[in-house]
Amino acid sequence: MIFGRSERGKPPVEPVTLKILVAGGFGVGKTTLVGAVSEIRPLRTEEQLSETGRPVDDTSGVESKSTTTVAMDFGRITLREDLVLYLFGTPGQERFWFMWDELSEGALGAVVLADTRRLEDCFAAVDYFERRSIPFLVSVNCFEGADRYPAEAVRQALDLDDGVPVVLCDARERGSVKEVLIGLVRHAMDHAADRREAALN
Ligand SMILES: Nc1nc2c(ncn2[C@@H]2O[C@H](COP(=O)(O)OP(=O)(O)O)[C@@H](O)[C@H]2O)c(=O)[nH]1
Ligand SMILES: [Mg+2]
Repeated sequence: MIFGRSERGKPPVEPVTLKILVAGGFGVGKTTLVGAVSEIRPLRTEEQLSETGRPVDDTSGVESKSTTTVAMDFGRITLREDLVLYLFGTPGQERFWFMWDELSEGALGAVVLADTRRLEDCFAAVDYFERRSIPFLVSVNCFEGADRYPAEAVRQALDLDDGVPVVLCDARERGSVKEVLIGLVRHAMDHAADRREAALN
C-alpha cells in the first residue's frame, strides 16, 4: 500500500516516558500545577489515615478528627510526540516521606515549588533531593501579593548549588508550567551526562 507508515517514511514512535515529582510545602500550588498541564483528568487520591492502631470505627467524641487526608496528584503531559511525562505531586508533610521513597524510585527529577512568603516550607524537599542526588529545580510560584525576588536571591536563601536552576512560574498557566518541565528535563539530562563523564574519568 502507498498509504500508511511507509508513505510517511518513518515508523510510529514509541514515546519515552519519564517520571517527574512535584514537591513543595502545603498550599504552594502542586495540585494546581499538575492540573494546569495534565492531558488526563488529574487523579487525586485521597486516603484516610487513622492514627496508628486506632480502630477506624472508634467514633468516641471528636476523636475521629485524628484522621488525616493525604492527597497525591497524578497527571500526564506529552511534551513531544516521542516524550511523555508522568507527574506525581507528593504530599508535602514530613510524616508522609515514606511515600516519597517509593515515589522517587525511577524518577528523572523533581520540581520543588516555592512560595517566597514562606520559603522555609520547601527546605525539606530541597534537602531530600540533594541527599539522594535526584536532579531538581526550584520553581517559584508567583502568587499575586507576594514580593518578587530575583532568582539569585532565592538561590541564596535556599543555599542551592550553582547548578540548580531557579525559575519563576505561574502554576495556573499551562505554558508557564510546560516551560518549567522542559527546564527540568534539560537539567536532568545535563546532570546525567555529567555523571557519565565523571564515571569515565
Ligand atoms: N493566585 C494564585 N493562586 C494559586 C496559584 N497556585 C495555586 N493557587 C491557589 O492556592 C491554593 C493552594 O494550591 P494547591 O494547588 O491546592 O496547593 P498544594 O497544596 O501544593 O497542592 C489553591 O486555592 C490554588 O487555587 C498561583 O499561581 N496564583
Ligand atoms: Mg495538593
